Amino acid sequence: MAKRITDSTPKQDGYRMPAEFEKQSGVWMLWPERCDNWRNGAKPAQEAFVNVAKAIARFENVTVGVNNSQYQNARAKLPPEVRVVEISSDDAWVRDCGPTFLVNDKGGLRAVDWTFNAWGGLVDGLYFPWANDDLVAQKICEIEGVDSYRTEGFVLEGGSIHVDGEGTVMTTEMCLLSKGRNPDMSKQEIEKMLLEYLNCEKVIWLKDGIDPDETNGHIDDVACFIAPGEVACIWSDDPEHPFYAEAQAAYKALSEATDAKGRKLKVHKLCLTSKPCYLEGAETIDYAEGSIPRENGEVSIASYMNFLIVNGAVILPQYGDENDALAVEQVKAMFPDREVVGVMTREVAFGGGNIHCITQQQPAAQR
Ligand code: KQY
Repeated sequence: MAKRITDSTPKQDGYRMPAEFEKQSGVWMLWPERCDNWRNGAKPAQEAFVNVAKAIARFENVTVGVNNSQYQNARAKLPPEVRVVEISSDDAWVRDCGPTFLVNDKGGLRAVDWTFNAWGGLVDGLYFPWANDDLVAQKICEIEGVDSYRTEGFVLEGGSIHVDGEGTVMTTEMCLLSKGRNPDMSKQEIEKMLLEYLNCEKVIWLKDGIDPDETNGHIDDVACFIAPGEVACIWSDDPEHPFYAEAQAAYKALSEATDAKGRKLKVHKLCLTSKPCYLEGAETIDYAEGSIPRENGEVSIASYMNFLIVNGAVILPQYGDENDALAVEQVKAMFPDREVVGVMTREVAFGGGNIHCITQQQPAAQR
């Protein structure tokens, strides 16, 4: 049985969260099926998830967790090289409810199992209940035989943090200081939890994300580390763009920031879509009490920043927007040694996230 560690922290035990650009052993996903979140009975979303899984599987192992009711369908739709295992979940956002894997320098692998409350619990969470999601990290750790640190009562989602693997974590105040997560903790207490459980020395706080109503501003739509001392950040010079103010503010803050090693960050600009992605077909999404209703014409968050770095490649969202090709070029320039694979994921944006949100990388344990 994989152990649940509650009497020490990763920092005390010499474990750290590695950067996404470090070597990985595989990627986890969950299978979408919620008809009150996904359009058309989740069938278009399932197709998009299959395409993301196939793109990643060209480079590394992929495992998809699926509810019992959809096991046969997921197994039939996913290619044989993708492992399919039965894991109950409430939706399909493994970045947020899955484990945050940790490594040490002796080849050890552990994880943090944060408390998950559907992005804000009963204050402003997106659905109720979320008990299956909150068990996903433990189940993945059990399957992999990985001991985990459970932060009982401390709420955090994987999409709200990015690390450089060298002591720096980046996040947003909008999310981590939101009322629905850890309202009784001060900013300093929250910062201490991040430093202990990710084994970091410095937190770079950005003020706002771009999706206040969905995740309360996850960092993974705004910025990420692409190499030690280097970050990518969303950018627009069009004052009419809905995310102009947030992009400008994030770019300025990162340009002025230093990391845990005292390096001034090199900031790479990544474009936004030329036009917002407006939800269509909302009438095919079921109504359900406890879930946030969706309406045609509302802005779906479509950020190119929500890419996933894997061994030898970057899996990049494409939206059918005129800036799709520019985003590919910009990401290629950031990662000259990796292939950039675009996948059409407008359907995932309609559900509230994108490739980074629906994946969770498992690092390679290395000496
Ligand atoms: O990490 C994310 N972007 C998840 C958003 C959840 C949306 C649920 N409708």
